[in-house]
This record gives sequence, structure tokens and C-alpha cells, in this order.
Amino acid sequence: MPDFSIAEAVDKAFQNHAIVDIHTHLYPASMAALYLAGPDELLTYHYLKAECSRMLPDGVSVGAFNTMPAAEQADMIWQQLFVGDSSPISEAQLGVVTVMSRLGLNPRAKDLSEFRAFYASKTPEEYTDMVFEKAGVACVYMTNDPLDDTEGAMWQRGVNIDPRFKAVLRLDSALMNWPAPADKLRGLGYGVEEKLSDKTFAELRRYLADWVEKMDARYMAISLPPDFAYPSADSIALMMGNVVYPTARELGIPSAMMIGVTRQVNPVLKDGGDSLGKWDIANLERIARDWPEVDFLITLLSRENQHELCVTGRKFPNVHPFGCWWFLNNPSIIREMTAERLELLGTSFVPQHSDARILDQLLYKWTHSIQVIAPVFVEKYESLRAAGWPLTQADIQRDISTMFGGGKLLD
Ligand code: FIX
Ligand code: ZN
Repeated sequence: MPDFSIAEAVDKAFQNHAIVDIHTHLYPASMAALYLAGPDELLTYHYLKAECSRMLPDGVSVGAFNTMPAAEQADMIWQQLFVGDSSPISEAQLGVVTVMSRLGLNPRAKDLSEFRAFYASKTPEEYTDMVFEKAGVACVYMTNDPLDDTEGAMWQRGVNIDPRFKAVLRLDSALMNWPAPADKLRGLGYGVEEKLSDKTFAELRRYLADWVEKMDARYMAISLPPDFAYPSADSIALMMGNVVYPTARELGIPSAMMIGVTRQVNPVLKDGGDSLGKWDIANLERIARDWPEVDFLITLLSRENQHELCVTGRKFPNVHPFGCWWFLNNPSIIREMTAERLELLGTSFVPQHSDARILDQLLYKWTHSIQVIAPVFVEKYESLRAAGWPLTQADIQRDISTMFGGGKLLD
């Protein structure tokens, strides 16, 4: 007779472990203009704005909706997607219901007044402490961009960063659509040229090294389109091969690539207007083979890329799949991705990140993910026990703490 319930042991392992969330768009209260939290930000998250665009009141166009103040947008989204005449059962809708329930609020309220009053009753620091504690999160990795006017000014002034928020140097604004970023980089003292010359590459490597050090960035990240081809004469491929990968190798920090976004397929939806496409995974085989000393954190946006990403991880130990990103962050797909990753990679991957943009989202993104991921681990541990492995509760705790603690690369 087994001496303990695996299901109970897995649940306890998650309860005993504070999550390390390795990809978010969250910022500490000290970065005030970038700190997003509370009902109006939560309801106007671009997932919900996109879903509301399908259920706007008669006579209200998306264009007209876009011109409304945020509070009015939030009220309309609340009325159309929650109070309205259909159940809030999309993942983003369910998320709001989970958040409100976790905060002790009535998710079936007729308006947002109770949620707004609750949010107003706490300082940003108090709200942050409460959300981290309720969500069981120890720390989050940010998305940091020195070329963003607001954020760059904070770093230049000097900003006190809550140690629960770790920095990640985001590269899109510095490397994509060259030479558009050149002026801003020169404004920061980097002598880049319009052409992709050795001087430009050297100055961009200096930019990366300077800001990794300034921010104590744990990795460098970039989002790339599905047609990203390496090697190629495309400017972004030249940037990756002459700037990012050599810098990652020199500094000994991971290069994260988030691949498959087709930006602004419907611009009227603004930040909700992006979609996805399948990437040719042969590019990753070439990158991993050409840069064996670099650790690549990889998350791909197309469901059709997931199994082959696992296989590529088996071929290259420096390929580290992480998270169920964006359009994959739904229970039906999280379940499938976690199972195939465990079956093909064992414990050598990071199962999830939240990609949270609004602080409150930590309360649902992790709750929902663990509800789906835990049973997959239970099934695998049951198979392990059935195969004759004398499994212990300490084994389970060790695995969960490692895989949800940033994996072997991060902490
Ligand atoms: O590039 C990214 O980090 C994406 O996660 C975002 O651009 C995207 O808007 C998002 O937050 C999706 O969940
Ligand atoms: Zn993101």
C-alpha cells in the first residue's frame, strides 16, 4: 500500500513553494508610471478589450471604444463581458472572476464600485504585498527597456527596485526595424551608424553589456516574428548573430527568444491587434548548433511548434523551453504542452510563466495554471511509482521547487 497520496504530495509541494515567475510585464510601485494594478487596468487588459470588441453595444464601434477614457472602457467591458447576457467563461474572463473571488469581492457585482473602493483602500506597496502573498509568488522577472522614454528616465535618475522584481533587458526597441532605433541609441552615447557596420555591432554590444550591468539583468529577451530566419541577410538575423549571441556568450547570461508574433494584424485593436504564426524550427537547430556555449530560453507562440520544440530540446542541451505563452496560456493547451515536455524533456524545462501585465493577474494566472499542471505531474509520478520507483514526497518537492523556481538557469 503506497505510504502517501501523490495527488496530496503534489498539492503540498506547490503550497510549500513560492513561485519564481520568469516572464512578466510587471513593475514595482517605485516605478509608479509603469506600475499597473487594480480593476480599471485589469478590465482594460488587451485580451479583454479584444474579446469585448466582439460584443460591443449596438452602435459602438471599436474606434469609438478606443476614444473612451479607461474607466469608461472598463465599465463597458464589465457590462458587456460580465453583467451581460452570457457567462464569463473565456480564460481572460474567468481570470477576472478568480481575481475578484481571491480578493473577497463579489464577482457578480453590477458594477466595479466595490472593486474600485477595495483597490483605493490600499497603497501600491500594500497591494503588491497582498497579491504576492495570495498568489504564492516569490519574485517576478520584469521586461525592461532603457529606450522607453518613461522607463529610461527612471534608470538614468536612479530608481529603487523592490528585490522581488528582477530585471530583464528587452531588446526589441534597440534591434528591430533598423535603423529606426539609431537616433535614440546615439542619444544614449552609443555611436551606432545607419548601416550594419562592425562599428554599429560593437556599439550595440556595448549597449547590451552596459545595461545588463546597470540593471543587473538576469537575461536578455527579444520577441521575433515567425519569418525570423537564421542565418540570413535580414537585419535582425545579423543583429542576433553579431550582437546578441556573442554578448550572451561573453556575459554568461541566457538569450531569450520569444518567436511567432505577427504584430498588428488588426491595428484598430491596438495592443490587442497582434496574432501568431508558425516558425521554422530548423532555424533553432542552426542557432543552437552555432552557439553551443549560449543558453537559449525559448518560448514559441504557435501550438504547432510545441512538440518540435521539445524534440529540438532533446537535440541541444542549450535549448530551454519555458512557459505556455500568450495564446497558449489556456488550460486545454497548457495540459498538452506540460505532458509532452515532461515526456520528452523530463524536468529540464520551466513549465510556466505568467506574462502578467497587471499585478492582479498573478492571482489568476498562477491559480489557473497550477490547477491544470498539477494533475499532469500527478499522472507522471503515478507512472513512476507504478514502474517500481520508490517515490518520496521529498522527490516531488524538489522537482516542483526547481521547475517553478526558475529552473536550472535562473533563480
Ligand atoms: O512580447 C511579449 O512579451 C508579449 O508577451 C507581449 O507583447 C504581449 O502583449 C502579451 O503580453 C501577451 O500576453
Ligand atoms: Zn510578454
